[in-house]
Amino acid sequence: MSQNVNQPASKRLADYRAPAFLIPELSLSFRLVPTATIVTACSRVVRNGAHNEPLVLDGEDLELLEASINGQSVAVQQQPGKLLLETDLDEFELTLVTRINPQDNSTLEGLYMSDGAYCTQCEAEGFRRITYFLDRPDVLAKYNVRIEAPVAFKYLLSNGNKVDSGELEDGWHYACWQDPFPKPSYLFALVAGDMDLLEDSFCTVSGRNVKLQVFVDKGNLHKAHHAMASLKKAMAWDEHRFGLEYDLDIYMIVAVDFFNMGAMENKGLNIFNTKYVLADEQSATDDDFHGIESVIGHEYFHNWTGDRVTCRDWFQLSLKEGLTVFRDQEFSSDVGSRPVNRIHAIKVIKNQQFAEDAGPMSHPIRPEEVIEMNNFYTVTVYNKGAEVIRMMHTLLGEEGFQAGMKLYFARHDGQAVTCDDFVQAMQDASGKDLTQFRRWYSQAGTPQVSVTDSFDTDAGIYRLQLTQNTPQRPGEPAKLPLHIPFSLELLDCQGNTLLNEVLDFTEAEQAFEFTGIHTPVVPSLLQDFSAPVRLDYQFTVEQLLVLMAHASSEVARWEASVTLFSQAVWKNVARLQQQQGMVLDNRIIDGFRGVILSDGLDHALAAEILKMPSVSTLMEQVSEVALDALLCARDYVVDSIATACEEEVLARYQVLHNIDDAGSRAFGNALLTLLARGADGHEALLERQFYHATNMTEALGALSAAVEGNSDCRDALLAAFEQRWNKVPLVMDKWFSLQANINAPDVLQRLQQLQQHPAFSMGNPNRVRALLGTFAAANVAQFHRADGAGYRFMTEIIKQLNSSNPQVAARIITPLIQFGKLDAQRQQQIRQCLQQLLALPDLSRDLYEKVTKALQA
Ligand code: B3K
Ligand code: ZN
Repeated sequence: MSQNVNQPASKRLADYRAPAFLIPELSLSFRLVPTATIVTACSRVVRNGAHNEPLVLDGEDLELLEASINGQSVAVQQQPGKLLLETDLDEFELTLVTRINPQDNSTLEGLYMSDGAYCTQCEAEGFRRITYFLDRPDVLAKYNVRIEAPVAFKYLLSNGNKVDSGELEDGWHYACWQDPFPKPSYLFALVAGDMDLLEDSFCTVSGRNVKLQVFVDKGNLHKAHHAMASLKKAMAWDEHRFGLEYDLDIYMIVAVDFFNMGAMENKGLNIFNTKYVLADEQSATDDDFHGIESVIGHEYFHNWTGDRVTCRDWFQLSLKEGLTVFRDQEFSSDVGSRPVNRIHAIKVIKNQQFAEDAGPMSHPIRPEEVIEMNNFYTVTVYNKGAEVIRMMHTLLGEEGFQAGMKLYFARHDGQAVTCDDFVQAMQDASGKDLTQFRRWYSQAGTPQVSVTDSFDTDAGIYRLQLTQNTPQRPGEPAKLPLHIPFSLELLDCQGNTLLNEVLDFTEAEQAFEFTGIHTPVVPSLLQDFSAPVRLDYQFTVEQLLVLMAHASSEVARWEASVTLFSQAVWKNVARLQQQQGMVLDNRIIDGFRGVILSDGLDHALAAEILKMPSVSTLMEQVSEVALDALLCARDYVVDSIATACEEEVLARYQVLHNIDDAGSRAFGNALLTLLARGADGHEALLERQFYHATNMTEALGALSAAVEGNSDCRDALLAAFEQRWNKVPLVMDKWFSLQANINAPDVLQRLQQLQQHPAFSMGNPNRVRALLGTFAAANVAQFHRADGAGYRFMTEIIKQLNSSNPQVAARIITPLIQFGKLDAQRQQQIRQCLQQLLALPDLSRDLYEKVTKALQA
């Protein structure tokens, strides 16, 4: 393979060594100037054990002005990314003065400026862009921070409690912060700016009063209330469900518009993407409200699972992320609809995590080798990690699991620990042997579980034969059987429950017998997705219809609808390949008609079913995909259902669309989309809902139905939407995303024009994700155009982002590296694009890691 970058080195879990020095205390002082901020860092450094190694600190893009030990200036050696100091002392005070340039920091890592305010992002390895330090999570220090800035930067914030503030000369002022909890450098935060402030308070279970503050861009105070309410809900929930109380006197959230991810759990000072803070009914959808509640919860829950107990090294990232995602999912499920939240979580695994695991970036939830850590904030580490925690919860039960959590905190509060330490606490507290279960942490890949069954009428025995196999990839060790909690319901053909239980499936092949069964059985397998595996069982249409109508688990009803729909699509793909016309079984149409008409079904659940599996969901079900046939067959099945049920859809929509709750709005929007896709198109209804909408959920529902139906009114509605919202960036993101999804050959020209739109900016990750990320990830038909133009378009975008913001570049490249199941021609076109990226003279480590892995595949 040709290559013209120095091959960036990878780090391996197996090479972990305890730090040679510790830094128990750090005083940081900042003099904030946009292009020349001065950072003075005074560390108390202590040799860790008997050795005479030099002190080696991490640092990137820093200009070192002074270095001294115990007040004496000292010689240092600078190497790429490192600073070396030779000393015989076992304990000393190290002072380093550096200059940095926040204004020109477009990577949005370290200290940077967002819309005129200073802010930081240090996880995973951004602190080394602020000062030279032992920038690794197992070095825990107590921080004292002093910030100086012109008074125009009204709020000067950092972690912990404010201990001093005052005026300085020449229109400057200062503030000093002290964080009593030792923390790793990735949890450090600083914010300086003039913002609007929403204040409230929370009285903890032991009666302490905590001041709560949400800072937002000026003029947005009215959009901060939902975030504040969500925070209070999360604080109460964590006390109630996990017995965990907040530990500082103040909790601050700052919303910034320029942010690489969703949010960051810095101790006492969370920094958030505005997307996960700002909302009111006019400008945010029900899904946005839900997303805010969940991310606010997630970051808050990190205070214990992440901040109080943190990771020993970055390979252990799932220790905090898998566990905290599990906790935020439980929070959402306890305060909202459990089945609907579970469906959302399952979709992330099946659509995204399975794809990651089948692609070149496949890794275990505890990775073993990493080039760029930012590449491992993945659906595998986060979401599969949460599934692994969920399986432990299933195996131990709520009581056993909570006992495990208690022991985990009793043993490890204030420490930096490993995933093994967590599992050990679960095992010791519950007495459940988790030896085999631990393989979930080390084995990559999606296990395939195949099920066959038989029924012995005379003996009254139903038998299930289960096999499991995790695909082995080149260079990987042989995969061993996993401990899979396999949740099962058996129903009779009328839909009555015969039994409900969780099987311990631990062998490569295992048989289970159920006695006293005197009627043919409909099995509901892997209920609620009790393990993150692919399930293979030949369901009949009749069985699926029984499950869709009667499974005790609502999630299982939805799953049955997905299987029913998918079977219909794949059958038509096969027919197309054999030059036969497409067909749709009336029983399938009736199954969906039942959902449209159903009285008993929760509206939010009905909406989930009627959204029908996306092309990405379908692509994840097969190992090779005939994309053109798939797109055609999926359209045929959706349109056939829409057309055949048009009358019922219309009738239900008319009744529903006035009911004022989120579930009904979701149901109404799903029905409207079917109407837009049906034979008539129902332009007048789309326009009516759009122009008469009283909230963003309805307006966007109509607009997105018009986009999906390629309706005549589409462009007029888009123009009206732009007219109204062009000054509100987060709403314009919705407008950008919708257009990125238009399935028409001229969408590439449209994207080019939209990049020139005044509301668009390549420097803002939200805009880039909304327009360009959505195109690559969601507009399957146009991104994968047969002529390769979609791939070439994205390659040019990635080239631009490579130098300005490598993290975002490496995120939006995902659809371009997951090409293994496409046809040879498309694979060839993508490989050419990746070769071009590899040839870039300044290719970032982030892209280097992904592109080389993809090309090796
Ligand atoms: N811990 C942060 C993510 C940091 C990502 C660094 N590239 C947000 C979260 O998971 O809560
Ligand atoms: Zn997290």
